[in-house]
Amino acid sequence: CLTLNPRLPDCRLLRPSLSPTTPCPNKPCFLYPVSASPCPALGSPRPAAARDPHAPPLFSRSRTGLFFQAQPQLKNPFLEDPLLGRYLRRHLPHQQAVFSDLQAFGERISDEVDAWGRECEVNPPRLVPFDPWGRRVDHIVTSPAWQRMKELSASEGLVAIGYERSCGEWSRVHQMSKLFLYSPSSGLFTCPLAMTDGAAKVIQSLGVPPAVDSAYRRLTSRDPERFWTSGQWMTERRGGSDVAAGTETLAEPQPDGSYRLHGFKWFTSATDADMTLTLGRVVGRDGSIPPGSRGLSLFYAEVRRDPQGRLEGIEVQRLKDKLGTRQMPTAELLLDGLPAHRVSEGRGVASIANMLTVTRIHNSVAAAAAMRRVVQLARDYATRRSAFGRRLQDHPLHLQTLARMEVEARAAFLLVMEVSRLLGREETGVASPLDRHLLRLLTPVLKLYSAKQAVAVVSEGLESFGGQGYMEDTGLPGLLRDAQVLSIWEGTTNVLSLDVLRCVARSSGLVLQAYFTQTQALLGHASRLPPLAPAVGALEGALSALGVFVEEAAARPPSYLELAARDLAYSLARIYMGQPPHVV
Ligand code: UCC
Repeated sequence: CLTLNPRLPDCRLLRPSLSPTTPCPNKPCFLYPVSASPCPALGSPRPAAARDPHAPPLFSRSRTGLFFQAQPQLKNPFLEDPLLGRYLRRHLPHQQAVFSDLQAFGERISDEVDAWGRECEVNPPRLVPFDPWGRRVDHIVTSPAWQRMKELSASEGLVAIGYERSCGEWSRVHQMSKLFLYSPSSGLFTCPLAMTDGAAKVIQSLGVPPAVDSAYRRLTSRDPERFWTSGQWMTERRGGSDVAAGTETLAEPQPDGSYRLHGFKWFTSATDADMTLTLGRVVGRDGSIPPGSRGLSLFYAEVRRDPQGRLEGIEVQRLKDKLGTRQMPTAELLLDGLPAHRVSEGRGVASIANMLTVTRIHNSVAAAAAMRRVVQLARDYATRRSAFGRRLQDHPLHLQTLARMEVEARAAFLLVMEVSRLLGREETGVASPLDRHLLRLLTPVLKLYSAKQAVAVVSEGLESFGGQGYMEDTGLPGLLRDAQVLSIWEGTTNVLSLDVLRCVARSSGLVLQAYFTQTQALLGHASRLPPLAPAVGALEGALSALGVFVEEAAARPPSYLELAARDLAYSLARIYMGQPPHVV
């Protein structure tokens, strides 16, 4: 009867002796709900009296009723995402190799990696500060699944692809597509990968000094035995946004040309890394300490143990107790004479900026991927769950909600791919000045907007599972907790909005000029397709309002633009994504 009409009672409820898998033999009985006329096949449904006295009770210690909801299934995330396939088919020159790689990786994710990610969540890292006899050991104990993630990252080339460049200018698109599939199943291993990628980029762009040459090869290796991850220790107790004012770490020069670092790092993510890049101030011979942003130098340090097993120059004060990202160790570190090499003399912020660009793109990949994952699961669930006599997929309002989430997920994905494309062009020397300006402007725009949308879309997504979306053991709440960090680390929404203003000012407006040129060109292409006419019209209107705003703002005091920075950044994001903004 359930198969005929799930709203009506199943004859099996009245005949517990029937096995739950046996189809109900009383075909006509779906016409006769319990409270209505008697079912001709069963007679009068008198609940207690009519039951076989020898049958086991329906609800008892071993029987909790017959209905169990089918759970949402994670299928191959590459095959389940036609937009990703279409985007790659349209743009990528080496399609076959990339398609095979992504399809095989997608299979691995649904077959085994997703379960490892879950294991990382339920078996979070812990700190063992002392051995049983009281000696400091500072061991961060991670789960076997977390360690498998590191091997997988190496062998799948999740960092290496960006540096091997076998797809030329499209290599970053290939790499980010792979990370896009991996991210929601990675148990947050994408965080150390982001910093590893960023560190490799910084080392490469600064010219690979001999002391860090072998580190660069390890960061970009496909060999799990050689592969290293990197940290990025930037945040101290005074805060992580105003890095110049916040950095108290001092670097004492050593006779051999190296340094010893002394300071306290307040948030260090993925602290089980093999090396790190960090900032500090070099103490002069006269004891002077260079102030400000320009007084910061960039350092490379390895996380090593001495023969007694103690961390060299580091004490792990404690692991952070976080809202989400619990899979990943985040620690407070005392740097107590940590051996280090200087990578840049002064100009520490400018030197680490390349790392920020890369980690912000990774952050946006994680945001777009979280949206895609929750939409995929919600869509699948809508085919399995029934309410009010229909599957969820047959309720127009539910479908509309899914469609709205889908639009946000697609918009974020396309902007992530656009910025990855620009990064790839810059790295392979084919970027035009317009590409470079767009990359500088769109990186903070993408990061700040996609992070906010991820929280909204994932939250909406959980609702589509009803109460189950709120249950820890479904694994769904973790998606929301992990999304919440995306707008916080690697620059908050406001800090990045101000970064947008900063790059506009530093380029004397050239980044905005590039933006208008590019969006007008894109709208020109779109206007050739008649069905897009209303959208093109709305976007042209928004673009021209944005132009008027920028001209007016230029004539006002800086505080005017500062107050508008967030709205400006949101408008830049939405117009580029093809969604007319709410505010211009
Ligand atoms: O959050 C953290 C945890 C790490 C977890 C990583 C995982 C992420 C991926 C996960 C995926 C699942 S660590 C710390 C987070 N903190 C930040 O991200 C910093 C946020 N604050 C900012 O971004 C600020 O805007 C600052 C620190 C950059 C502002 O500092 P200053 O000193 O005021 O900066 P200036 O004076 O504006 O810029 C100094 C130089 C300039 O170059 P020069 O000297 O040549 O003119 C700038 O052009 O740095 C350059 N610069 C940049 N260049 C500054 N920002 C940028 C930029 N975004 N791109 C290029």
